[in-house]
Amino acid sequence: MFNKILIANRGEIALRVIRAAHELGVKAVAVYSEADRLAPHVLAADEAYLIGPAPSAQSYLKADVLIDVAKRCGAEAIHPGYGFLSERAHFIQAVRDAGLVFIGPSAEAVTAMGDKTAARARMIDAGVPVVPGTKEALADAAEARRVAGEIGYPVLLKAAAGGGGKGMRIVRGEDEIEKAFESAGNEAQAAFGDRSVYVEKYLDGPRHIEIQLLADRHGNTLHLGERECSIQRRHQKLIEEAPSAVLTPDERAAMGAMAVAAARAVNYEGAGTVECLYQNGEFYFLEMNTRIQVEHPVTELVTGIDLVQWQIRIAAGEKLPFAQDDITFTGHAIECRITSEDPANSFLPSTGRIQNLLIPSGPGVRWDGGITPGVEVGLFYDPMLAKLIVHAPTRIEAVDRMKRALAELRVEGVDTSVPFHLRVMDEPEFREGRLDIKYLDRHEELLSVQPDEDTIRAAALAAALLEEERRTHRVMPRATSTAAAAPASGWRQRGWKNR
Ligand code: MV4
Repeated sequence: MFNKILIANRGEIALRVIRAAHELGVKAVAVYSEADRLAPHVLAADEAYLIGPAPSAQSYLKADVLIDVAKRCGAEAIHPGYGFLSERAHFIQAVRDAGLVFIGPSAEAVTAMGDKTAARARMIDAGVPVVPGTKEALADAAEARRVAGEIGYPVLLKAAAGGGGKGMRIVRGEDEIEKAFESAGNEAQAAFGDRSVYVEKYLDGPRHIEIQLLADRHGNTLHLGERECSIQRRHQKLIEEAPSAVLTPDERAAMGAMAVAAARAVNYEGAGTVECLYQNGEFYFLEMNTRIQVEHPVTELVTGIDLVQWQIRIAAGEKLPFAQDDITFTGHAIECRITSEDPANSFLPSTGRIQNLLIPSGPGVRWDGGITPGVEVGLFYDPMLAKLIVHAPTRIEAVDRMKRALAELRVEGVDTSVPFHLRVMDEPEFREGRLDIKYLDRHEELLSVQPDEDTIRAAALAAALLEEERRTHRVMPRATSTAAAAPASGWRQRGWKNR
């Protein structure tokens, strides 16, 4: 096992990796930008080094600086977390060239899965089901028209260098194909510096189900079941769960075997995820994420396997001590991403200092967070502040446990996604597990939280109590909000929003 590792990340995932390292008796080195001097990951680490100004391009994305810090402090390995440099093949290669261990897959595996058409071609050759479509990028609009005609409309144009929905166009008929080919290519060029696009049959409203994998370097590749990730907004996942409410044990085994075949085809090592579309009992490989994912905790809770510890142990050369049949699934887990975005204001990013934080606890509750009171939430980094994860015997108990945990949570100082999550936990289709990628298109009411009767009543009561305080104890009125305004706008105040 390593003596010391460096974590090239920040926020909740840096803290998550530090915790795994410490449980393995491994020293953890943090890096931080000028904006993160007092961040929890810095305080939790055994050593911490300033790497540059707040913008990621000048700090968390500085590959050479990170490698230099790792060498100078005597770290033997680098954990990249997710985002930032986690899927940059050139960084992985530079880490290895410096004589350090990259905690993750090879540069070759990341490259193979990063190019979406190359990955599709490799998957087809490996017998992995992909959505019907082209194996290569389209040469021109005429080819797009010909192939789309063969596949049958509607089709979806996708960027070859893409992922995450950029450069994607739904084409419903032949008359739209040329314009869509042009605009998808332009968007792909702007986003990835590569205008190549390919075409697939468009699936209308499938589920987004992904399979978690662990692969050691001794030939063992196992799957740890699925996560249901259909609840997303603009390609940002908001709620994930395990297991999926719809997969049968046979479907789980078939999807798992497919994901294992996909990973084996690129000699995958470490933790990885195969993303699939699932509709009417059919599933298709979409892409592979060659990193630890945000939503990994739901898998950890239902399998009892610590994925981040295993990333480190695999990178240190250890062999997985369990076989596929040893992996069992217990109960149901749900994760809500707590972001500094205002659901009452079209998820606009919210900034400010965390004034107060009450973290939920009690039976079956886990908090993977990256904030403490006093921390400034700005616009330099991802708005995800923390993840609230619950585990319970059944899905509906997990939903009600999440409601309870969300109600305990108080984040004061910034607006958060909490009111959105509370709404979803009460929404009948969600409670029945009827999810697909169009769920939030059907439920726009969840995206613009209005105060309910209880909130208005609570605000009125608080205003009345404050008025009484003022009358009896001569409390000076606050300049920012008046008691008279509270019933109408009190819910908009920070701190009320959470309720
Ligand atoms: C699709 C699809 C429907 N049909 N492919 C979106 C991101 C990119 N990685 C793949 N995506 C999709 N590919 C075919 N052939 C629908 C989506 C899609 C989607 C997929 C997963 C999660 C959320 C999504 C939201 C919109 C569209």
